Amino acid sequence: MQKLAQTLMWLMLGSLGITKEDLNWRGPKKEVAAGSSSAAIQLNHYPACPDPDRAMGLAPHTDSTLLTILHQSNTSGLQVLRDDGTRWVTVPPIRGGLVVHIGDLLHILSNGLCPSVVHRAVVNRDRNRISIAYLHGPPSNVRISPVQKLVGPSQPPLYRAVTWNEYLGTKAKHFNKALSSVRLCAAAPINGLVDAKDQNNNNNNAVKVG
Ligand SMILES: O=C(O)CCC(=O)C(=O)O
Repeated sequence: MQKLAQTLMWLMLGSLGITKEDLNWRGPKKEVAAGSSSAAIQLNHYPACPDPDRAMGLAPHTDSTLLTILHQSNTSGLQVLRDDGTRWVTVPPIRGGLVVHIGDLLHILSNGLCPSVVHRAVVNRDRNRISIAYLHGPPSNVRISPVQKLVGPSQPPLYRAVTWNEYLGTKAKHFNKALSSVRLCAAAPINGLVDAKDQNNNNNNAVKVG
């Protein structure tokens, strides 16, 4: 799983022209190999719910990871919020398939070019559901900040440096405002990019499902 996550991350960063040489990862005392990782597994169980419209499995959120690789059992429940924030799209389970979510740390590392995905889990009237999330991140004390190569006079760094540890604390405190709380500029300097999370979090439950 670690290899898969690292390969996917390098493919994504590679598509932005970023190589290992461009990542300058530092721990508290010394340099750390670019792309080295730590991880956790999260097991989710959603019991069947007789009135699913009145319950939420997992509230809308983004992950605090670089990437999350998710396996869902054969009951659907995962929904992602479209980029324009207008509706929820169900991600049906595919036998043998895995879902990959971009997390907030990759959002920060890519200076917003790889936006993290807002998602949630809804419950099912008749069936239990299980999902297993592989949470892939950097070593917990490495400072993650926008890659220098993606930053310039017309593309200022949008986020300050954070460690995974620190960001988890920020997430616990500010939840869906965590990404905005480490943001350096409120404006939208990159191609009109706005923090999707800022726009969407006001009323995430009010959008259409489809
Ligand atoms: O159960 C799911 O499909 C979503 C799980 C999830 O979002 C998470 O573990 O953060």
